[in-house]
Amino acid sequence: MSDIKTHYRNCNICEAMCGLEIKYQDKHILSIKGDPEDPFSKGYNCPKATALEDFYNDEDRLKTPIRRTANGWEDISWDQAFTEIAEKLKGIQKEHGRNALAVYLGNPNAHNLGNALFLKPFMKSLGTINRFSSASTDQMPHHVAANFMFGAGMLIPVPDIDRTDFMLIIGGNPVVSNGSMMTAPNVIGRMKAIQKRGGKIVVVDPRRTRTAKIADQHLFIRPEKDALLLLAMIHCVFTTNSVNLRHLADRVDGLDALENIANDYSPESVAKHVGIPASDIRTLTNDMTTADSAVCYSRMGASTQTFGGLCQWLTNVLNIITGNFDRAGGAMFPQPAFDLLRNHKKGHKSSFGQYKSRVRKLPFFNGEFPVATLAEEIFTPGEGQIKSLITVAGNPVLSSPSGHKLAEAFSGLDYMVAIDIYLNETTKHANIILPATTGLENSHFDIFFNSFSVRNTVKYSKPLFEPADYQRTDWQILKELAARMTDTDLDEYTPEMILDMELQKGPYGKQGMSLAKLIDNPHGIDIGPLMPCIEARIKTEQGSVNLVPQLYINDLPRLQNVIIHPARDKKYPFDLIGRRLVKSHNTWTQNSERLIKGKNPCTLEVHPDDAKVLGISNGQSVMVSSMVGEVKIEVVITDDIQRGVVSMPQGWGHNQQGTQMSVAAKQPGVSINDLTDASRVDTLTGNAALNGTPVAINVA
Ligand SMILES: Nc1nc2c(c(=O)[nH]1)N[C@H]1C(S)=C(S)[C@@H](COP(=O)(O)OP(=O)(O)OC[C@H]3O[C@@H](n4cnc5c(=O)[nH]c(N)nc54)[C@H](O)[C@@H]3O)O[C@H]1N2
Ligand SMILES: Nc1nc2c(c(=O)[nH]1)N[C@H]1C(S)=C(S)[C@@H](COP(=O)(O)OP(=O)(O)OC[C@H]3O[C@@H](n4cnc5c(=O)[nH]c(N)nc54)[C@H](O)[C@@H]3O)O[C@H]1N2
Ligand code: SF4
Ligand SMILES: [Mo]
Repeated sequence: MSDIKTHYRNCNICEAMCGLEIKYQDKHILSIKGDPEDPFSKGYNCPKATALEDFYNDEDRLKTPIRRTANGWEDISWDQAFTEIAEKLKGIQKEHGRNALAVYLGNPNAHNLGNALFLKPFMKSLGTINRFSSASTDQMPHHVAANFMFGAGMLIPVPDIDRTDFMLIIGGNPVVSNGSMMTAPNVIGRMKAIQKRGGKIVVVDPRRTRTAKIADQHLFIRPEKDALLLLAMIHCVFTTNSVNLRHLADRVDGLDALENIANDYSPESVAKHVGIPASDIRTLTNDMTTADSAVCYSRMGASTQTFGGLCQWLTNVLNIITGNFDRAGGAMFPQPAFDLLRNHKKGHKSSFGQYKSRVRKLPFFNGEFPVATLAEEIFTPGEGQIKSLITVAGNPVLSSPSGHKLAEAFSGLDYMVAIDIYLNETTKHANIILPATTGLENSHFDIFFNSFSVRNTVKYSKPLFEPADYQRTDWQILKELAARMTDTDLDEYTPEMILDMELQKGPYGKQGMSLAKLIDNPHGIDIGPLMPCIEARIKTEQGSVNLVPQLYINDLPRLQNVIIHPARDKKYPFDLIGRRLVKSHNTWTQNSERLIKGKNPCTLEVHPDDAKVLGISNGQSVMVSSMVGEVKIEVVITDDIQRGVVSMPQGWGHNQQGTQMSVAAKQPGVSINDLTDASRVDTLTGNAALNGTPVAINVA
């Protein structure tokens, strides 16, 4: 046995970028704890970090390629796998056109340095426009708003949680999720600090979440009515003469148009629909406009819903007109050391709506189509039909709306490849699975989450354990496939080479930022709090903020229609919403014994009054059905959920035949996405409307 050693790295499971201190001896991990010397997370970590050990040791994890045959899966060599894949995919593209091949990119791509850098050339080598990703079950409305208001889809303002005096959280549960589009390790600590300095936190959510319980005030809202609430708040900002653009007075276009729009949405006119009394909406607005600094942060609940586009636009608007934009304590732009917008020219035209999806005419944006349309693009015959698919670190069968329909679609494909670490609900449909190294075997640098971070910091992590010779990293797989698809030689670039170049060319390059410097500082380097930087960062042609982009004006009648004619099928009287759990991350961490042990967490929360009417009791199993599917699930009765709304976790349903996640199968749960309906989207952005799915509940 050799000496006990210590390794420092960032956890790459979620967006919080917690610094970890890992004690190990040879290939054995002795402990995983928060790194007290990490300048950003200062010793914080959540329970999921310790499971990095489990993923490293997981016997179910695939390490070499496997091929599906009539008699089950067989091992094949990397060379055999690449040769077969290139031949099959080229053949399909030759016969049916380049777009007959589709790609689905999942969430872990965003947490992986190599993928962040090599997916672009990989996509180019395939030459298809049919890219789909988890972004359209998540944050597409944020990108669309950023694109049209600030000139770049990646220029997303984040709440300056460490300096704000008032934080309004709409449809986010950062105490459990650890924050999203807001990288802020130890959110609880940061929220408590707001309160300690005399500030206030208000949560707007159909569920009394853990975040709501810590907040000073919680307002229950009817699902999918947030755009109305935001419009009414904006209305109040105008009627109380509280518009205050501060230093942005000459930089904001469209204030008059906004006032005209907001005119129609008095708190009294929306209160009934939103489920929040008009007086509360006025008080909420007053709290925000009178605080020394304030920020409205709206996330998944206000993004993965029918009006996600409007919600994210209006959130930015509210921050801007209350003088809380590009200012300490408000919504601010980070300035990351690896700047994804380094080469983004001002006035660069976006790809929004450049193409429309073939079947449902949903918009193409940020280089992709909404995943809600993937199944029909596979099922519907005709020119441009998708015949083959590559998934990269994604599990859309469990994560996308109407996931069970996607499973059916995948099983009918001519050919499918999965680059993944598990044989799971999605990858079991592949002809070949190419397994990548993961977690502790990889080097790490957060390109994306530094771009959404509440503080400018920078850190590089070396791999803890060198992978075995027979393993491949994701980026090596992507590069090899790209080379095979284009019959070109592999170039010598590694993620580290590109990272070093970007750091040196980036905003701190002149001060000596480089990969070598990061290697010398394994705990990470603090650059400092976010700084006002709109002049340098904004990418619109004129350098001003477009407060009222036309596409949002065009979308308002849809919102009005919902008010005037609330389309409600009486057969499905409840609104289903999702929830996240402290000890699971999306669909893939459930193969860790320590994360899934204990009581079944995959339960349906029902309000006591609803339970009484339904005649159901705690712990009883019920059938939940929607327009597209049905699941059987155990009930938990709680007044933490609003009447008429029910909640179940996302990411579960590991009960399918032919998968190989033996730990997850012990506590499988059911998939919420067997109920969510792919036909329900925010038609403006194409994002899936996962929240607010109409469902019925019947005794099982
Ligand atoms: N109803 C409902 N549905 C939701 C949500 C919701 O709130 N409600 N949330 C949505 C959101 S926000 C998201 S981001 C999506 C996530 O949707 P997906 O990204 O499709 O789902 P994940 O569970 O993240 O899938 C990760 C996949 O990558 C594999 N994997 C893990 N690590 C690695 C790695 O290092 N390399 C490779 N190659 N593969 C790896 C896993 O085995 C798994 O197959 O789900 C969405 N779906
Ligand atoms: N532990 C854990 N952490 C995670 C993940 C995980 O799976 N587990 N996933 C990661 C990922 S990929 C992401 S994107 C982030 C997401 O991070 P968050 O955005 O914080 O996601 P959720 O916890 O799903 O919070 C969404 C909230 O919206 C509420 N909601 C639902 N419908 C509505 C509505 O119509 N209006 C309003 N106002 N609220 C609504 C829900 O009750 C819920 O509290 O979390 C990340 N972190
Ligand atoms: S909060 Fe996220 S980044 Fe931090 S330890 Fe937990 S999973 Fe890892
Ligand atoms: Mo996500």
